[in-house]
Amino acid sequence: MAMEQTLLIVKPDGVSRGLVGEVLARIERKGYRIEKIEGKVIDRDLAERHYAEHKGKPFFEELIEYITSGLSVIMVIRGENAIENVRVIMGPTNPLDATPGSIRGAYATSVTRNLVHGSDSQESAAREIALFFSE
Ligand code: 3AN
Repeated sequence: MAMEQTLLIVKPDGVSRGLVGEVLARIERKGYRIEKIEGKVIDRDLAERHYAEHKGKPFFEELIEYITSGLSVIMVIRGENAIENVRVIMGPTNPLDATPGSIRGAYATSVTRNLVHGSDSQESAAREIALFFSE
């Protein structure tokens, strides 16, 4: 079996709407465990490094403003096939494509304010965990 770590962020709208517990309950009940957890307001420099692949795209500025707009809860989640499964639990990027059983399908309406982030590959997970938890 593939024991993996992945980075999961409850973004500022998830925190301000009181959905941290809801997100965590779904992850924990599936069988995953929180290895690290930290609440912080992500600053512009960290946000731009995290979303470097989107630099230059039309939605980049909106994305950076949103992710830095308030408190986020940032976690390392560990378990079997955690990277792909956490993304299944979250649902697709656009909530219009997400089924109601997923976090985005149940609670999000906007592709920008889509509540959660989860690493999309082993390379992204390693990069993002180092970025957020290196100090
Ligand atoms: P995910 O968050 O599902 O990994 P990515 O990495 O493709 O999706 O995109 C990162 C973030 O950028 C998304 N969560 C979303 O907020 C924003 N985003 C992606 N594509 C678009 C788009 N076409 N229009 C507006 N925002 C977008």
